[in-house]
Amino acid sequence: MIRLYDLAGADPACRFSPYCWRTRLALAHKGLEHETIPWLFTEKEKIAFAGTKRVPVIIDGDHAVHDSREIALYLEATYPDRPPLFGDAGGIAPTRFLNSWADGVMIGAIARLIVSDLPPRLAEQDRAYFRRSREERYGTTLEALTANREKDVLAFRSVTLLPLRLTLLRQKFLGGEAPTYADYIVLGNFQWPRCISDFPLLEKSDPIWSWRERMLDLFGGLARNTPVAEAA
Ligand SMILES: N[C@@H](CCC(=O)N[C@@H](CS)C(=O)NCC(=O)O)C(=O)O
Repeated sequence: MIRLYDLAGADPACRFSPYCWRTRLALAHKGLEHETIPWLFTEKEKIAFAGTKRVPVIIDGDHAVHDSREIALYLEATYPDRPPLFGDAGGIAPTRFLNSWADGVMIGAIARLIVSDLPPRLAEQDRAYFRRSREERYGTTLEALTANREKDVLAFRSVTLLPLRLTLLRQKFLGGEAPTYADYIVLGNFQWPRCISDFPLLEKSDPIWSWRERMLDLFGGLARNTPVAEAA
């Protein structure tokens, strides 16, 4: 069975990493049995064997793979008889653009809305590390970063998410009629705030909300049935 190192919070059942969610959904799409191993930010030694300091890391037999995109490519190449993750042949290359947008634009915008809600959700031993490393990365305190979130969320909805909305107004999933890895990338990003913050990112009237509902229903409610902080 494939094993996945999965970032966990103070509640070990709270799994909030956007990148680990991409991998969990990719494994479910391929119908591959797997178990998750809860991992904390400060447990670097536990994944050192894979040559990385970040999760997701998977172990498949004697093979370790890290980085969510590399894992998706590995699963696609190793299990070609399972449902294709990237849709038709030729889907891999344009999904790189979506991956870059999701990592480079969407994650940063979400951080400005919710990152200050994270520390209380983290395991005690991770809190100081998380604050120090993120404040270094962003060049300001977590609280200053989200200070204007009531206003910033309006731009997030109307500008950042616009390409997503325009796409989902015309098709059911980013993959077309059925979800592909493109959908798992973006759902993974939405799982991050959903698991650790009650600050409302999406309006229920937004077509992105309806898409997210469809995504949460997949695989027997895999992404829905997880501890969340989002208000009902
Ligand atoms: N490009 C990597 C990013 C992975 C990543 O940043 N993971 C975070 C958790 S969401 C992590 O492990 N961070 C460790 C740290 O900040 O020390 C991927 O796609 O897998």
